[in-house]
This record gives sequence, structure tokens and C-alpha cells, in this order.
Amino acid sequence: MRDAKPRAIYLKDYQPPAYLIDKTVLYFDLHEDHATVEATLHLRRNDGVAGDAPLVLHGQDLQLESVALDGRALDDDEFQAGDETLLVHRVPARFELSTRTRIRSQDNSSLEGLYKSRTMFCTQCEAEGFRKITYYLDRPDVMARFEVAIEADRARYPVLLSNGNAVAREELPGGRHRVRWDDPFPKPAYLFALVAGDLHSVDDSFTTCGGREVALRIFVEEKDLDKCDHAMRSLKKAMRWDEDVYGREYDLDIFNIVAVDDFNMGAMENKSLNIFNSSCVLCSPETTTDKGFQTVEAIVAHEYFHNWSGNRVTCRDWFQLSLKEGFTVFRDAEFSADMGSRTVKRVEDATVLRTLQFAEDAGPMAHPVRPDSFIEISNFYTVTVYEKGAEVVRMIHTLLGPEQFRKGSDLYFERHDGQAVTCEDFVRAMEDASGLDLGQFRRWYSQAGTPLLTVRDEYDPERERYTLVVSQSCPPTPGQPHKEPLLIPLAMGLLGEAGNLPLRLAGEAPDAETADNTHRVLMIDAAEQRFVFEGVGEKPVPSLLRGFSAPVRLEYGYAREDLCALMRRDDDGFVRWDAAQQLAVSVINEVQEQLQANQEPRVAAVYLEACDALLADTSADPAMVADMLRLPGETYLAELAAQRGGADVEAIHGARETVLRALASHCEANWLDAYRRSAVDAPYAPEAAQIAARGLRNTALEYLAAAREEHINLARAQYTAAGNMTDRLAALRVISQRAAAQVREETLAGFYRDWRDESLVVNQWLQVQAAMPGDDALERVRQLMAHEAFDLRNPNKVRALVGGFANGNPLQFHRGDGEGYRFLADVVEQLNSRNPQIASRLLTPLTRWRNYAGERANLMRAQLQRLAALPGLSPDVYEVVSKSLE
Ligand code: LYS
Repeated sequence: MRDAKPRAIYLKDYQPPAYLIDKTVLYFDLHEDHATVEATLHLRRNDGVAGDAPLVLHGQDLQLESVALDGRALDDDEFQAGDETLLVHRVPARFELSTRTRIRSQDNSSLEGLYKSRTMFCTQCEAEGFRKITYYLDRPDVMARFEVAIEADRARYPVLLSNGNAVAREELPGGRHRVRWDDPFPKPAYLFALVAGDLHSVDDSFTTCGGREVALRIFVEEKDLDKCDHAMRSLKKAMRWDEDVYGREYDLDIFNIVAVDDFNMGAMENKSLNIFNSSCVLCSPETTTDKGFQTVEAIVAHEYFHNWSGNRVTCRDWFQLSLKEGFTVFRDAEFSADMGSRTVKRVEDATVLRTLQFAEDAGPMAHPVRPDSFIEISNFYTVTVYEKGAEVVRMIHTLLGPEQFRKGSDLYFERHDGQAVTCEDFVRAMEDASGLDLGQFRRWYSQAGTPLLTVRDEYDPERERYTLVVSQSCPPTPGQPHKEPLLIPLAMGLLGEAGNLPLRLAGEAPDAETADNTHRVLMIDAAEQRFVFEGVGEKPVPSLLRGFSAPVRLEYGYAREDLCALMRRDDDGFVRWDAAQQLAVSVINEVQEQLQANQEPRVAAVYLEACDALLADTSADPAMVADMLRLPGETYLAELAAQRGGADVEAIHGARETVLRALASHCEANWLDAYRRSAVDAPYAPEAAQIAARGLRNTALEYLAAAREEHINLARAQYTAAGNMTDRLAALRVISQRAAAQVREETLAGFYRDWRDESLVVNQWLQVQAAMPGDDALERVRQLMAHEAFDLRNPNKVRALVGGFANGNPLQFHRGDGEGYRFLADVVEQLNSRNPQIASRLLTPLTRWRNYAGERANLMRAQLQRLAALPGLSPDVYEVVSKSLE
């Protein structure tokens, strides 16, 4: 922790490194009360750098024991070890620098650098964690070959892993042993990894398209050996998919995954040694929900795909983070779409974007996909860099088409293999391969904020002309008061009485019509544009932003009947879902106004009937039906309300609950029918059809329990009979939300008795309780923090309980006396010094204080101010708090 205010760094100040490292030789000597790290760096002055440039290495929380240059120990006046750097004066053009440092991994609670998770040693180096291991040029544009030796107690740590290939194993005196690893691929330090533990592995193998036999291993604690099959299957599918779709083959003979319990993020793509949060690798039908299975498949694939998009071609600096993350999220989203249901995946991703990313764009931490500046890079592993970044790549895919896009990605990998590059290099490869000019498109990387498309239309029946007038704008964001027009691909169609109408723009010859002339992508590139369609024989309903073709908000004055028509009949799954959402939002808003005017609330009949009809249509995809009938969440509604002046938490909750109950009772018969008919008889499998059936059934259960108290019995019966965690947890959630106190408490207590030994299941139990209604909710959360099942050092537990409360229980988090805010700030204060990354992430809901009406905003801000005044604030928390108060 520093005393001076942390300072921002800027992309415009980027300078190439003064020195490069060709080879890094590391020796780790691991003990219970310390570890020593000996590093020999083979350094070389970079071209064009002045001969008197000092060498400045990064280092943090290190105890330096010795420094030697080309084998000669340096005197005290030949180097300077500061809090965060080691400076060596007067170095030759080529030399070897050897340091010996001591670190205290056992006390490292930041989970960054080398630390202990329960009984094992592991590392997390992205973004700037390697400097907590040894003095180094800890920046991604310095790529070195690594030779690593690990020495440890043989009984406690029989497994010693690092990147690349194991080249030697030796027994040592005193019950110790040593393994040496060589990684032939030069890499930045953030991709270094080390693991030492009493681990067991599930082994398999994969033969690449080029005939290379790759040994695949997933290392876990012995008790978890039976939970690795799905991850292994997912890995093999991902390896095959990357060959088929991107032509990318794996490049070493071994690929390891290790599961660790204490981990700040989901997983990490260290070269050939991926380290995973155990929640993102372990699964079994008994302990894991469908959603959990899908998450594991997606994250295993994501980390594997990084081997090319991230490791072989890496980032020049951390401002370019989206180069690897945006592209890799796009790749894993397409993989998931190919493995399951494309439309359902698209709807899920659009939901994440519209709820979380649009909110980030509208808040004080808004930043472009390629940020211009940051104080702490850990704060920029965001939905903007990842998910919006993926949408930007998706738009390039849409603009180029699949074949040109593949040519572009081939060129990108070929041109930049082994290099550390920029987002600009990616776009240029796409341009060079396709011949398309992406000049204006580049603004997506530099401009923050969510663009708004406002659409009007005119229909001229005489001339059979239909005109769409599309304007774009983008609200100001911090540091960017003025925005330029973007290039936005707007996928659309026109819905007529009998289906989609053929599309012909004025000026196009009738014979320009192609096979699919009912769908097209309009290029929006100016503040306002008109598109005139000819030969339109009836007034159509426009179907806009098909497939969520761009990460934008779109406003068009749909009548409710139009939304019903789209919901029922449009070709595009996203548009159907979005129409249902828009309809729900308008109905909820109407009820909110009625409630505020003290009127008897009336839920629009068109909406209830449209939903009932959808539910009765047994030919519809059950996953889509469930998605379409699920009401928008309270947090999303609050964000929408904030744009119109300020969110009233209670009114939103009340209105949503009224609509939910109306939908529940109006469709009760069909909900019951859906519940019964979507029971799955076959043995559990995490595959699309079963997941869809369970999704609809559990949605039906939620509505049924809201319709009538006696339906709680269905939930109780399902809870008892459930053969998998998806159904059991869904029933538990319904019981925890709607059952009478005694049933609720008994069921929760029984669940804990049954699952107390499964830490990941216990996290779900914590999260379910964090979201429980009632004025005692906060008290329950406080008590759970003292429960044996909770552990402040474990990020999964903190996220489940504290994050689950602050993000998943809006009514109680925003209670009028401000105690929810105080509670969150208290936890952030406790975590600030222990685990700054998690502390800073927890703060997100408080940063939205400007969204809330009246006194709530003041209470939220007061907690931010309290945090701002604390001594010893970490840069992570400092950045979020100070930007939120600006
Ligand atoms: N690169 C990792 C991933 O997204 C995340 C690293 C997080 C570092 N703070 O796969």
C-alpha cells in the first residue's frame, strides 16, 4: 500500500522496452514459511536505446537477498531497490542479471503472484502478478524462453508443474525433490505458472489434425477425481473445433489444467498449464446445475483458445487487453453456439450485455474497449473489454462474412505469430485480407458509451414505399463529451401479415434479389440516414437489430400489437425474445405508474394473452419460451428507469411482482401443463434438449409458486425427488423465496446437512439465501458471514454471499436506512488490504449511486466517501471510489 495517491498511466505514453529478455532461468525453493526465488535473466539492450539507459525491473513485496551481473555480485551503490522497482545503473549491451529474493507465499492473500490455496502452491500472474515473484520486466511485450526448476517437500507436494515440458525429475536429500520444466515458446511473464501440491489427475489424450499426440491432464484433489469428465470432454471438443473453424492446431505434447479453490477470476490461460477456479472445472450432475455445466464448457474452451489468441499472438501492452479477450470471448461464444443452441446463446449474451455492460457504459467507470488510461489494470477485466470487445469482433465478422473473416484471422495469426501486438494490428489484418475499409469502424475501439439508434418510419401505400429513418447518437462518458458516428451493422427484415416481405432498396434492380431477400444488413454510418424500400405492398412491422447485430440500444415506437406480432412470428430468435422483453417492460412501467397514482393495477390483457398463447404452443422451442416469459430483472429495470430520471427500487419491485403474479395466475393452467410435459425421464445429460426442458419446467415452477400457495408443494416434491442439482436448486430457490417460514428454514437446513462437504454446492446455498426476501435479509447475510461455511479469504464465497446480496437482492440491498450500503462498504474495507481485486469488484453496485432517486443516492455516496477517506487504500479500490465520486 502506498501513501501517495496512485497515478494513472496512459496509452499515449507507451514506449518500447529499453531491455529485452531472451531467456529466463528460475529456481524455486518452496518451504512452509518462505520461498526463495533465484532468477537469471539473459538481457539485451533494445535497438536504438541509449547506452547509458539504466535497467529498471518491476518488483513488489520482495525481499532482495543478492544481485549479480554476469556472475559478479553488485555493490550497494550499483543498484537501487525501491518499493516497486530494482534499478541497475551502467549495464552492458548484453548481460546476465541474477537475483535471489525471498517471498512469503503463505501470507499472500491477494491471490496474485505465488500464493497458497489451501494446501497447494499456485500462481496467478496476469496482469502484473509476476513482479510479486521476482524482479522482472513485467510487461507483455517482453517475451522470453523460460527454464524453471521447482524444489519442494516430496510428501506434501508430489506434483510440481510449470509451463512446457518436464525435462528432469530428481530426488533430493531430506525428503525433497525437484522437477525441471522447459517451455520452448517465448512468452511474457503473465503467462508463467507454477503449481505444487498433492494432486491427482484424470488423463486422456488428443491427436491433432497434424498427427501430434497430446497428453491431456486435469489435476485436482483426490476427492474431486470424479468431477473432471465434463471438462475433459469440453477440452477435446474445443481442440477439435479450433482446428475445424480456425485451422489452429495445438503446439506442445502436453496440456495441463489444474483446479484451485482460492482464485480471483474464472481461469487463466498460462502456456500449457491452465489454472482454473475449481468452480469452473469441476462438475457432476449431483452437484452442478445445467448452467454450471455450460460455464465449464465455455471457460475450458476460452482458456484453450487463448493458446492462439493470446499466447502465440499476445498483447503489446495492457491497453490492448481486448485484443486477446474480446477475440477469445467471440471464439468461445461461437463454440458454445455450435455445441448447443445458437439462438439461446445469443439471447444470453445479449442479456449480459444489456444488463451489465450497458450499465458499465452509463456509469463512472465507463471506458472504451481499448481504454486510454487506467490506474490499476485489474479494474479493466470488465464486461466492456471482454463482452463488448467480443461484439466488436462479431461486427467485423458480420461486415466481412465468414470466409473473409477466416482469411483475416489466418493472416493475423501468420503475420503476428510470436509477437506482442495491438488491436490496430488485428483490424489491419482483417482489412488486408478482405479489402474492406474499416476506417470509421475503428471508433468502436476508442469511443466509450452505448450508441442509441432511434428509428422512425413512413409508409406510402400509393407508391408502395416504406422508409426507415435511422439516427444514431451516443451519450457522453467520462473524458469523452463528444462522440463521432460509428459504423453500425443493423440487421433487419420487414414483417407482413403472411410473413417476411422481400426487401428491395430504391435504386436496386429487381433482379438484384438474392435467394434470401427478406433479410439484410443496413450500414449505419452517419448521424441520420434514410432507407427507402420499394414494392412494399402492405404496412410492415420492422424487425430490427436481428441477432443483436450491434451492441446498441434501439428505440422505435412499437405499438403493443406490433410487439406481439414480432414475438409470435418473426424469423429471428433474438427479435422474438426482445419483443417479449419490450412488451414486459412497457407493461411493468404502466403498472408502476398505476401504483404510484394509487390506482388498482391492471396488467395489459394483450400481454397476458400473448404469453399464454406462447406457452400453449407445444411446437415452440422450450428454451426460447422460458427465456421469453422470464421478466426482465429489477436491476435492468432500474437502469432503464435511471435513464428516465431516477430509479425507485420499491416501485420497480412492486410493479414487477404484480406483473409476475398476473402472468402466473392468468396462465396457470398452461404453466401446470408445461411443468408436467417438460419433465425429463432420460438419465441426466447436460445437452441442449434436456437443458431446455428443465429450464422451462423450472420457470413454470417459479410462476406456479407465485400463482398459488399450494403449488409450493410441487416445489417440495421436486426438491425431494430431484436426481440432479439443476432441479434441486431450482426447487430450493422457489421454496426460499415463497414458502412459509418453517418449510423454508427446514429445507435450507436440510440442504446444508446434505451438502456441507461440497464447497461449490455450499456456495449456491449461500447465494440462494443472500437473495431471500424479507426485512431480515441483511441480518441473515451477516450471520452467514460468521457461519463455518463462509470464508472471507475465498473469493467464491465472498461473491456468492456478499455479491449475491448486493447484486441479487436489490430491494434489501437498497433498504431505506442505508444499512445494505454500509454493510457492503464494511466488507470492502476489510478486503481492501487482503484482496484488493475482490474488494474493488464488490464495489460495482455502489458506483451506480447516481441512478437512484432521492435519499438513497446520498446514502450510497456517503459510503463511497467513507471509503475514500480511509488510509492505505489499495490502487484498485482507490480508482473505483475516486472515479465514482468525480
Ligand atoms: N486471462 C484470463 C481469462 O480471461 C483472466 C485473467 C484475469 C487477471 N486478473 O481467461
